[in-house]
Amino acid sequence: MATPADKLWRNARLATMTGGGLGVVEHGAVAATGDTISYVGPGAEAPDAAEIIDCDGRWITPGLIDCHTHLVHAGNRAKEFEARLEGATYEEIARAGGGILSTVTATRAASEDELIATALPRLDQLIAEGVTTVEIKSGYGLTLNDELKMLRAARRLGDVRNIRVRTTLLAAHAVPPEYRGDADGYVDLVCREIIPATVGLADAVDAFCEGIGFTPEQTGRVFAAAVVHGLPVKLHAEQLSNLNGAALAARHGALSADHLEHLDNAGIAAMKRSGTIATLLPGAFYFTREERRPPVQTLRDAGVPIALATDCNPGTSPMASILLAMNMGATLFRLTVEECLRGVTINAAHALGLELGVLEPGSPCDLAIWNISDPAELVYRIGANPLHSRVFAGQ
Ligand code: DI6
Ligand code: FE
Repeated sequence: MATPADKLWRNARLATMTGGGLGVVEHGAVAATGDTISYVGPGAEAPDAAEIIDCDGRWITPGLIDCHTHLVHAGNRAKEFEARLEGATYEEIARAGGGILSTVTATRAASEDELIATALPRLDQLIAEGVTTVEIKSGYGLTLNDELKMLRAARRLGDVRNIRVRTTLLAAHAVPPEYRGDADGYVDLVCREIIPATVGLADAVDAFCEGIGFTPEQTGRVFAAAVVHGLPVKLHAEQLSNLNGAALAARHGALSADHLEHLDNAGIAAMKRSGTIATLLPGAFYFTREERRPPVQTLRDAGVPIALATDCNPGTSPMASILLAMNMGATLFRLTVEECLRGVTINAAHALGLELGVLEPGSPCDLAIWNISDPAELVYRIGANPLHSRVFAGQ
C-alpha cells in the first residue's frame, strides 16, 4: 500500500502533456504531497489521501504558463490605437517618439507600488484562466533604477498572488530619450551597469533586435554581457523584419526566440541546433494587423518546439488572456489543438528554462481544472472561460 498523499483529485480526465502529445488519461487521478505531484495515473491505482476532491469527470491540465508578457507597465496607449485606426503605423509612431517611449515616461513616473497596483488586474485575469506561471519583462524603465523598480515590482507580484513569476531584463527594448542618437552608449550602460546590477533579480535577459530597436551587433553585446553574468538569453526577433536575430540568439544558446513572423530557414535550422523554443505571439500579430504569418509548417517540419504567449503589453498586444492567445494561435497561425496546449504548458516552461508544465510525479502540483468535455474546447471558444478551479503548488 502506497503512503497516503495530502490531496487527491479523483474522477478526472487528465491531459498530462507527457509523451509528446496530450498524454490523455481517462478515469484519472492526481495526488499531491506537499507542493509536489506524487501520483498521476488511473484512479483505481491512486494512493489514499488526507483530502479527496471529486472532479466529477472534469478535465485537469497542468496550470497554464504565459511565457512572454510585459505585464508591469504604467498607463495605456488607447490614443495611439486610435491614431493607428486613422492610418498611422506602429513604426511611424515609434519613430516620432510615441509608442514604447510614451509608456517609458509613464512607467518612470510610477512608484513600485503603483506598478504593482496597475499590473494586478492583468495578473488576476491570467490567474482566472488557470495560469500558474508567468514571465514578466522590464523594458519600460530604461535607466538602472527604473529597470530595477520594474523587476522588483514583478517579483513582488509573485508574493501577493499564488503564482510563480519569472522575471526578464529587457533594458535593450528601446533607446531612451537621453541617449537619442547614441544607441551604442546606451548599450554600454546596459552591459556595464544594468546587467550586473540585476543578477539575482532577473532570471533572463531579452532584447528587441529590430530596425526601431537594436542592431544585431548591439544585441550580441547585450547577450555576451548576460552570458558572462550567468543569465540565459531570449530575443524579440524577426517581428517586423528579418535581421537574423533568431540565429544570433541561437548562437548564444537562447531559451527562446519570440515573434518570428519574418524568420527564415537558416534561423529555423539554428534554433533547432541550439534547442531554442519558438514563442509565437498571435495577439501582437492580430493587433498590429501584421500580414506575414510565422513559418509554422517549417518550424513543425524541423521539429522546433512552439510556445504561445499573450505578449501582454500596452502597444502591440493589450491582451491578458492566455485562452484567447490559444484561439488566435489556432485561427491565425493554424496551430493544432495539441500544439496550442503544449504551447502554454510544457513548451512554455522550456521557453523559461523550467521543468514543469506537465502532470508528472516530482513536478510542482500546479493544476487547472476545467468545465469542458474535450480539450479542444479550450482553444475553440472566444472570450469564454471554462476554468472550474486552479491549484498552485498543491494549494
Ligand atoms: N515587441 C513588441 O511587440 C513589444 N515590444 C517589442 O519589442 C511592444 C512594446 C510596446 O509597443 O510597448
Ligand atoms: Fe514582447
